[in-house]
Amino acid sequence: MGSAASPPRALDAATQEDLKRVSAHRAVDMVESGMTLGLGTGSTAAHALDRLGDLLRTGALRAVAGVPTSLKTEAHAARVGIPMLALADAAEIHLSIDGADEVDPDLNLVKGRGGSLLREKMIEGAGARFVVIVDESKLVPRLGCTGAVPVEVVPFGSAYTLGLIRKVFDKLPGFHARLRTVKSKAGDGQEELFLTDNGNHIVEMFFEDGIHGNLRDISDSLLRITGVVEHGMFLGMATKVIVAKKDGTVAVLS
Ligand code: ABF
Repeated sequence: MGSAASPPRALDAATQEDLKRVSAHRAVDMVESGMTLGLGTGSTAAHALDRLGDLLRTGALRAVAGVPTSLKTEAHAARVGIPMLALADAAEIHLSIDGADEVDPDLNLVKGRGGSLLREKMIEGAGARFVVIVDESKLVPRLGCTGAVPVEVVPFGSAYTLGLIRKVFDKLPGFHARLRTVKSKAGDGQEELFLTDNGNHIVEMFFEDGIHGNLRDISDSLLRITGVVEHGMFLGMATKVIVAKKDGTVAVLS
């Protein structure tokens, strides 16, 4: 047991996976037969997909359809037997269930470090209720504390758009930004620009100690920059946040 002065310990991977599962299952408890769901992306949302698949297979849930927030989720949902609909064909999305990278005390979120922020924002914004599933490591005092705030930009002139973003936000303390890269698929050790499911690039914005400015203002400024498609701050969108904690309790924040 650490003393009161010890820094918070990161959760070990196995514990964190268990907590993700607990939180995901709690959200799936809210699903009723006949619902159309927004199906999230990421390792926490994957537990919800597995659970939904199990409940559909045993007949505990019937006539549920999902609108997937990424190609990866679409493939996973197909594997576990969740019927799917395109966003344009869903008359109504009753409930969306998805993970998050960060949750602040007002339940604002950073999402999209997995690269699926645009489809997530479209689908989760279209739904009646959006339930966020996290383990306690995702709770932060301010957005931008633990990593990048991703911004999806059109690939045409994305380095130019990056320059515009830098110009607008350079005065914020500890700000820097870069285009997200990944190891090249050619396996030659080179880096290449990350491509979203929509064929766009991602600018990653970093803030040394999280965002101290007004989140709505930052959102508005970003969305005014030509070339920016959407950003990963989900402000006022979460209906509930289910937080699984390592002491075995689950908090439902709303
Ligand atoms: C998606 O998955 C996100 O928007 C977020 O980037 C990520 C969270 O992933 P995980 O559940 O694997 O931590 O929902």
